This record gives sequence, C-alpha cells and structure tokens, in this order.
Amino acid sequence: MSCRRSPGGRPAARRFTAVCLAAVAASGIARAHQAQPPQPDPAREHRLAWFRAAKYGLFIHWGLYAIPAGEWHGRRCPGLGEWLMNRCQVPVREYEQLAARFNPVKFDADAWVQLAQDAGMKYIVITAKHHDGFAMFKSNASSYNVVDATPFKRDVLKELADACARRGMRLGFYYSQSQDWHEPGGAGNTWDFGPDLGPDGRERKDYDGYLRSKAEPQVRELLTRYGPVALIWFDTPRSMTPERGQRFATIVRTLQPSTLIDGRLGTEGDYRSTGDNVVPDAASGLAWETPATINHTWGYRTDDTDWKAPGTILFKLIDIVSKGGNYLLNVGPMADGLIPQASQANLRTAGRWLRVNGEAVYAAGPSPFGEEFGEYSARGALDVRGQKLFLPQTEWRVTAKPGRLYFTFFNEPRAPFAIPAMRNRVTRVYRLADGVDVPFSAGGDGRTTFTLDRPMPDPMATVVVVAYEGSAVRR
Ligand code: H79
Repeated sequence: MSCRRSPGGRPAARRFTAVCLAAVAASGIARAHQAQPPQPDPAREHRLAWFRAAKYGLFIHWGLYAIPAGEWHGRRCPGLGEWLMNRCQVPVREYEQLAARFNPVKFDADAWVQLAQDAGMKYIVITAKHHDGFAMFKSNASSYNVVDATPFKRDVLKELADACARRGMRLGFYYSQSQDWHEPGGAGNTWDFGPDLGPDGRERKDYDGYLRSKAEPQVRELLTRYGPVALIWFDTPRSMTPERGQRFATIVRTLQPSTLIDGRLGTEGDYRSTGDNVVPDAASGLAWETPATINHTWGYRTDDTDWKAPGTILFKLIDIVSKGGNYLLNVGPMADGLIPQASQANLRTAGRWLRVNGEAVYAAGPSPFGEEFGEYSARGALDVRGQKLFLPQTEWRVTAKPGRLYFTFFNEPRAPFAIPAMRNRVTRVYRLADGVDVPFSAGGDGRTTFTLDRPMPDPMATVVVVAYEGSAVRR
C-alpha cells in the first residue's frame, strides 16, 4: 500500500495522515514507529539514513520575487511572496525585467551556511528554480538565469554548494518541475498563455516540449555541476503523469543514485512530504518531512514580520521528531542577499537550545506512546474541512533512542509526572541539560512517576531522560 500525498494545502495533508494511518493499521502494526514501508527497499533505506538522522533542515526561497517583496507598482500583492507574478498577473515581459535589477551585493554563501549550522540544522534546500521560471544557477538550457540575465553574474548555487562542501553541510535543490510561468509550455501561466487545460480537460500547451527543453536539462545540470546533491525537492506536480515523473526519477537515479527525491514529484519519491506547514496528528515510521515557513510567506515580503518565536520553533521541531518526521524550516532572503535579522536571531536562539539538548532530537525516533499528541473530539465535532476534529495537546513530547526516552516539557509537568504505562523497568531519570538526577518511583500500576524541580530549569523546554532496561519500549 502506498501512502502518498497530494501537494499543496491542508485537505491533502489531512488525507496524508488518514491514508498513512490506514496503511499502518492495515498492516496490523499498532504503533507507527514500528512500521516498515510495506515494500521494504534496502537501497532506499540506505539513501535515507542521513535524512532520518538529520531531522532539521533550512529551506531557502530566494529569487527575483525578493525585489518586489510583495508589492507591484505600489500595489500590495496579497499571499505568498514568491507567488507575486501569479497573484498580480504580471506579464512575462514585465516580470523578467526584474533580472536586470538583481544585484544582491551582500550575498555571502558562507554566512548562510553558518546560520544553518548555528541553528542546529543538518541540511539546506534552496530554490534552484521556482514557479516563476528564473534559475538561480548558470544554465545552458535557458538564459533566464542568475549568471546570464543579471548584473550580479554570480552562480548563487555554485557559491552555496562550495560553502556547504567546505563546511560539511548537505545541500539539496528545490526545482519546480511542472509550473513555469516564464515558458509558454510550462504549467501555471494562464494570464500570458491561457489555461493549461482546454474545456475538454485535455492539455493545450506543449508541456512535454517544456519538460524536455528546460526542466529535464536543468535538473541534469543541477546533478552534474554542483557536487553531491542531497535531494531534489520537486513541487506541485500538475500534469505530472507517472511516465513524466519517471523521466525525472531516471535522471536523478542515473546521475546521482544517492540523491533523495521528495514526495512531490508525481511518482513515488523516497519520502513523503506533508502539505505546506502541516504537521500530522500521529506518528509514522515512513520517512517524511514538513516544509514550513518561519513567518507566513516563503519568498521575502516586507510586510510579513510575524516571525515564529524560538519556543514555537522548538515545539514544532520536537513535535515533528516525536512523530518520526523532519522539519524543513524556511527563510526568505532579501534582494540585497541578507536574511532578515529577526528570523536569524530566532533560529540561533533555538540553535543554542539544540546545542545543549540535541541528543533528544538528532537521530531520535518517534514516541512509543502517542497519547500525548491529543485526541479526536469525543463529541464528534468536525473541523473546518468537515473532518473529525483533532484536539492537540502541547504539554510534552517524547522522542526515543534504544534504552532511552527523552521527555521534553513545554510547560511545567504535574508533580509527580506519570510516564505512560510500559513494562520495562526504569533504571535512571535525569535532566539532559546538566545530568542532574530526577527522583522517581515505580508505581504499582506499571506507571513510573518522577518529580521535576519547580520552576523547571529551562522554561522554554526542559528535557528529562528516562533510561530503561531493554532497547525498545514494551507496553
Ligand atoms: O514553494 C512554496 C510554495 O510557493 C509552493 N510550495 C511551497 C514549498 C506552493 N506552490 N503551490 N502551493 C504552494 C499551493 C499554493 C496555493 C496558493 Fe494560491 C498560492 C494559495 C494562494 C497563493 C493558488 C493560487 C491558489 C490561490 C492562488
């Protein structure tokens, strides 16, 4: 059974959860963390090893849209910054003139990689080409690229790839394979080139011509000119038939067999991608990733300064890790090449916490419990999409390694705090940050309790390690 998602918004993500849970249930495995993909693929699992351990990556959305930054001719273009061309229906001939103004003299690839490292992130994914069709790398397939079409003339991806190689950071490329608003054959530009599909539902653009002349050659360039590519992050697979998707998969597998394919190619990738900013309600043993914004846009907008606080970032990261996933958190650099200072500061604050408490995150597996995630409304209430309403709990999360459970508290736990019932004997309880023992006692009902000092040592998030006999929790 497959458990693929559809790209984009929340309804798809909810299906992802439901379908994945159905897959887990159908295979007779009650706890998602024990689940294996129905068709175990050793080559895929081998490719995925670093990804499963990494847990936390930096997404970077950077392109021509950083110049208008949400405004076109003095008019606000609501929505996502990188969608400006579409939302304001900017003709290709006008939009492409932004290239002549792209000169980010403060761009410093090493500083970006340093930010990711300070933040505790283990991989970077940058937009090589977004839906607007502009390539942030030197391309022979299209002169609409950062080297040939701008006064800047520097290959942004090359500089970033070199900085990543110097600093031991994995680098992947976002590539919009289907939408390309610059090309008559690409999907999505209805204002210059008319609808993608006719009234009969049939394609009315030379989509395969676009794929073969631009998208496929550019993906080949990405895989041959920038050293090892950690992953290719495809997106919004409109009109991406299995056959067309397979052409991209073959290019990736042939040129770099270790490169991961995300969950939005249109054919099966190496891991599942949730909807944008969507965190599933339950754990899964299948590799997955939530792409997320640090404010509300991916590409820079001057009017969006609603940055997620460090504590919020940490909750989301640990929530995701406790469900078996990865957190790919985005920043949107400005037109001058700098990443907004406030977003950097919040990432670094979370990163300082991770330097102390990273053992609970990196290479950690999901919760063996699940009760802590919350529960469906017992009154049968429905959410805005008409699905059963899930009422999340956010008090604590647990991540796991063999013989160890990491309880991360985001609020003061009750004293004593009762560990969910498990058969294994608890041997030691201690605070991760300073190793200080936490008194505990075994209850008669199989529930061990411990008492954490008040106020808890780190009000943002305090980790308590529970060491137990055996390597896996038995319930
Ligand atoms: O790259 C980021 C987004 O630009 C991209 N995926 C993430 C990682 C993405 N492409 N499509 N979508 C997300 C779904 C887009 C939905 C919307 Fe819209 C864009 C809502 C508002 C603007 C489509 C166009 C629906 C209304 C206008």
